[in-house]
Amino acid sequence: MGDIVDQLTQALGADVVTAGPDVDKRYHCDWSAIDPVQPKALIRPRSTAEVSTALRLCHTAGQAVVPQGGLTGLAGGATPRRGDIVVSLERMAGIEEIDKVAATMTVAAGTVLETAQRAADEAGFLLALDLGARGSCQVGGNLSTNAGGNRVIRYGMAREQVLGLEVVLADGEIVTSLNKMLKNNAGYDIKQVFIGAEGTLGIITRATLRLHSRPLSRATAFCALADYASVVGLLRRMQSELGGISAFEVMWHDFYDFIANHPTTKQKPLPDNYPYYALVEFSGSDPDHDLNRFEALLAKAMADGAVVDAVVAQSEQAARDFWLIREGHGIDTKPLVINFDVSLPIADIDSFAAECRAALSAKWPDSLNVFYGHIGDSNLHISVMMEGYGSEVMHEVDAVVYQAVRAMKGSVSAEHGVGTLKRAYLGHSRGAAELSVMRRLKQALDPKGILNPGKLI
Ligand code: FAD
Ligand code: LAC
Ligand code: ZN
Repeated sequence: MGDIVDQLTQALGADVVTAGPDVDKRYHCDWSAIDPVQPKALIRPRSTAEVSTALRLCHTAGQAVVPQGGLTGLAGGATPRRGDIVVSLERMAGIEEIDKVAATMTVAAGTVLETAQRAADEAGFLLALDLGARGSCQVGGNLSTNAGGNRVIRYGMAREQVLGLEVVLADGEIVTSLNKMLKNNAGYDIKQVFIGAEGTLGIITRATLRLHSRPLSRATAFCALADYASVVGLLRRMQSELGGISAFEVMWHDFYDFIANHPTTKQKPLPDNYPYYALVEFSGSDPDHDLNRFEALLAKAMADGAVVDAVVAQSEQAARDFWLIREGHGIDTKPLVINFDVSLPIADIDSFAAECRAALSAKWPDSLNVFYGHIGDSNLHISVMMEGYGSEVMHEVDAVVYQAVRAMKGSVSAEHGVGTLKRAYLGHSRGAAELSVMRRLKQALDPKGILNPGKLI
């Protein structure tokens, strides 16, 4: 029979299977770049049938398999352990169908998000999922992490964009359920089990996504605010008076200070002496009046002191420049960056940030800690940047942040997933009964534990 790599090579061909020593380093870890490992082999299937063959053989051999998408994950979920085989979906890319009547698109799981967004746009629709990694992450990875990103406040998370899914189970069985109907209550909604499962329950091979109507106008502003109550006040006021708020991204002064003054930043939209900043995006359907309504609301908010300074993008390029600031380019130039994506009740986020900032600075006076996030979705990001420490300090930093999250009954992961990096802290945010249901699901769908072992649960 030969070993599993020989069996896979015989069944799928040398073009699909690469033996460990020949596997390029980029498959050794995800974006978090913690503990890269050379896998036993890399499989790059071209079809669902090939994924099925690979899993059937690995299942029989009890061989652990790690699905890989665009490798932009920030939780270590796609990083192999020693002896694991990685299955990259990168060759299974492409738009299979756009159904303009149903307003759906069916794509192969390895399709890069930005490619899918462009295809939807060209067909006159909006694929609402959007995140900074859009140029590299894949739809299959987005669904496996239930990605959030920039437009959740209006359209929901990745989960809400999915109508149908095709998945290959641990033993190689293919479950094709490419439903296009918005309503379908015929039994359990099984696709939801695989969305956000981080490759531990099956490999997603195709998806049917819901499309939205494309906004006819878009207005973007960068605002400065004096306190957190004003930040939340502006969010609620914009939602009630304008409707159509499609992004509301908040940056604490430490984040703005760092990014706006970073050598890679070309332009500072506002001075860096304000306590809070918000990037606000309004998407509407009345191009003749939307910008005026948006500017009028901001002018009113400035007149009554709710907003202390603001600048409205006068071109698409200016709006993109605002987004570049928010996307935090510059953070990843530091030697050690520990990223958090915690969820907390919106009312508590500012006091949480203050408490964390104080605790982190007290313990690591040289660390640079910046706070930002999708506050309308109750999602705060923290990037802790350190120099002169090894990655082992990460566990101490994690303990400080996650203890505070637990005390506030928050979630250790709002949108990036659990992977390996948050696995020890899952119990901070999930009760014993919830964990038991997760384990029973895992046992039912992957009794041999071959799918992404050591991740999530
Ligand atoms: P990978 O990193 O390859 O894999 C992620 C997980 O999914 C792993 O557990 C992997 O095993 C599994 N997986 C991948 N493909 C499949 C498949 N086809 N079937 C089954 N399992 C699979 N995330 C957000 O939520 N919001 C953001 O705003 C955001 N911004 C980001 C900005 C930057 C600059 C970067 C680098 C990352 C950002 N992320 C964000 C994190 C990351 O982009 C997302 O988690 C993304 O969804 C991962 O997709 P991927 O294709 O890169 O998946
Ligand atoms: C962001 C990533 C870190 O929102 O989720 O920029
Ligand atoms: Zn985010």
